Amino acid sequence: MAEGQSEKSQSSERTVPPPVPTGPAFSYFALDEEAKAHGLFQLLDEDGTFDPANTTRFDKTLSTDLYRGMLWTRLMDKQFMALQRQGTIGFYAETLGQEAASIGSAAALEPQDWLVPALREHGAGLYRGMKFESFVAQLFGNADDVTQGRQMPLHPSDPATRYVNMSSCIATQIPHAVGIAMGIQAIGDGSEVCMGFMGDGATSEGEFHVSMNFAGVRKCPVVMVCQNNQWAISTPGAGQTASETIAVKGLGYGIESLRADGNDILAVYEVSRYAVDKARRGDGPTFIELLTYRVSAHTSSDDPSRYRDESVTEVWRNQRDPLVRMRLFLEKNGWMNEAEHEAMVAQIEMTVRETADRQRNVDMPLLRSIIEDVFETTWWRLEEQLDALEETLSK
Ligand SMILES: Cc1ncc(C[n+]2csc(CCOP(=O)(O)OP(=O)(O)O)c2C)c(N)n1
Ligand SMILES: [Mg+2]
Repeated sequence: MAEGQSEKSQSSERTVPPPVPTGPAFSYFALDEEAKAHGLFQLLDEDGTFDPANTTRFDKTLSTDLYRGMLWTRLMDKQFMALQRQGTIGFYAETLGQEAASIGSAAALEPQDWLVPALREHGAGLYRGMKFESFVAQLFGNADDVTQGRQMPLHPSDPATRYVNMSSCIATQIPHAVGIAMGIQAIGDGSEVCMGFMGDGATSEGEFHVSMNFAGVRKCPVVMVCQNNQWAISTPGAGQTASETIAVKGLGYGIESLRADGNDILAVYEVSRYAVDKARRGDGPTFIELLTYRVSAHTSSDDPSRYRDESVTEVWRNQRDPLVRMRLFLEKNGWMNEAEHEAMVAQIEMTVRETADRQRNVDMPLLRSIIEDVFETTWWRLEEQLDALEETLSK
């Protein structure tokens, strides 16, 4: 079996305990700490079959919203990746295959909560109300971009929905999330929670361990979500850690650690909701590992065929697609038919296309803003530098 094919191959020669069998209602949450961190919580199997004994949450509205969030992410990623290939956008990264992990976790947050993203949470930000026009402006780095073109594309931020601007340095997002949660503890009114994202690779960085320690000691209202997509660019899971699961790393810090099927959006939502509710009650942090797979390249700058067996990727693409699984669930419940699905696809594709067409024609930020956004008043030396810069660019 090639690397990355499954949970088993990720840990190579080591023995991984089998997934937790489904049982009486909410059985997973009643397990002891070790069993939760080694298990794999699932509500929806690959045929879209669902055991209602394990939850009471999923009605038509929530289920359809979750599906639309995933579909939006997938369809916009496709169009923006095409624009990147045409040279219109400088950089892009798809969430392909990980839509359930990204959307399902963030969907458990309330509007007053904070989201500290890693690389593949832009769809989650939009799900929570980030304005699409603003997101697309950031991709182009134009005058409508809140960061005025001073971040790489796909590094959006949105103060209104508390979507924190992403730091590109791997694992720095974790101390940011724990720091915000400590701030909530210090000066908040007790109603807010912070959710911070990371990849499997990030758990090998020092920042992860320092932050987990602070979160455990301070018992702050943070939910740390690790999308274990089994690759950190070209480093496979087995090359990343000797730990049997990523989730067990949380136990050493005294943090309850859950592990769920990251391609099952209902399971992802359920564990996230459990953790978010717990944090809001003041019952401390939770670490969540979501087992999934990076079906896409790492980013537009990467070619995975140079370092991994893409026949494995095809298994995840064709047999474990989180969107197919959820669509089957919606169809089985009579909540979405073929025509309704087509209409949803058409509406999203049109919105993405029209917004991209609009934003690509917006002017670039004023050059002067480089200085004026930093200094309250300018003086002759800065003006001289600006003149020199304008002259160089005009050539
Ligand atoms: C501190 C640091 N080291 C290296 C990099 C280059 N880099 C960008 S993404 C990445 C891999 C991240 O893997 P993972 O944490 O698993 O996240 P994924 O993209 O797979 O979700 C690396 C090494 C970086 N951005 N920051
Ligand atoms: Mg990864």
